[in-house]
Amino acid sequence: MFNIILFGPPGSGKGTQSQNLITKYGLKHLSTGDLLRNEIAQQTPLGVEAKNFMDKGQLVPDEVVIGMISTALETHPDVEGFLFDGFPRTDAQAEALDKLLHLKKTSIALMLALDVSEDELIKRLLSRGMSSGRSDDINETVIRSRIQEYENKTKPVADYYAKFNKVVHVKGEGDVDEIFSLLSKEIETRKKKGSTTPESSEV
Ligand code: B4P
Repeated sequence: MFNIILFGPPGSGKGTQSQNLITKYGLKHLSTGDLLRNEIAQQTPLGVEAKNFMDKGQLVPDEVVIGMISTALETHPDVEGFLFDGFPRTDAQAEALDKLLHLKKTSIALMLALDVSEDELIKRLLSRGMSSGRSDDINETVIRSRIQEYENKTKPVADYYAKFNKVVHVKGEGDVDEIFSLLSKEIETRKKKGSTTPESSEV
């Protein structure tokens, strides 16, 4: 298996780039944001709980998202690899993911981190909010809280994977296709190096 984490702040292009990457590399897309929005749309108890956090720009509790990912991994036993989009977002999520993948005798091969300036993030998210009506994209205060959550809780996750030499930063501003080419190049370089062998990121 070849498993990738697409990493970056809210609005950095994770969802956008994921669509092309899963098609090109035959990966199963697991977006915790999409899974949570699906729960909200179906008005499940999990969705009702998650919405309270998401509407304030806060992260949903670890146990909720880890449970969702654990179920999703079990549901897709025979895939060529997973593309994790928006997960892990905390150190606890990263450790849980490593353990879950270890049980499947696989691991994360690569974390691709999209770098985008704060001004650009806010511009993109407000613009998406105008067309999608997504409740967490409409209000600038909520968007700033999401970016703050990213700085405080999510950014350190990259340090965790950097210890295992698995992080590559890619400029996430500019033409969507050009960014996709940069990401593809990094994936192919890593594939050539043969990082598909089982290994753990556990410290
Ligand atoms: P997500 O669904 O992950 O939302 P996101 O980070 O805002 O979006 P993404 O990064 O995918 O959007 P994209 O840049 O593609 O999370 C939403 C919420 O769910 C979180 O705030 C949190 O509350 C909760 N949550 C999710 N996962 C969680 C977890 N693991 N733990 C706890 N809580 C969790 O797109 C943004 C816009 O930019 C789009 O309009 C796009 O068209 C545009 N864009 C993209 N690339 C561009 C480019 N190159 N140039 C110009 N515009 C571009």
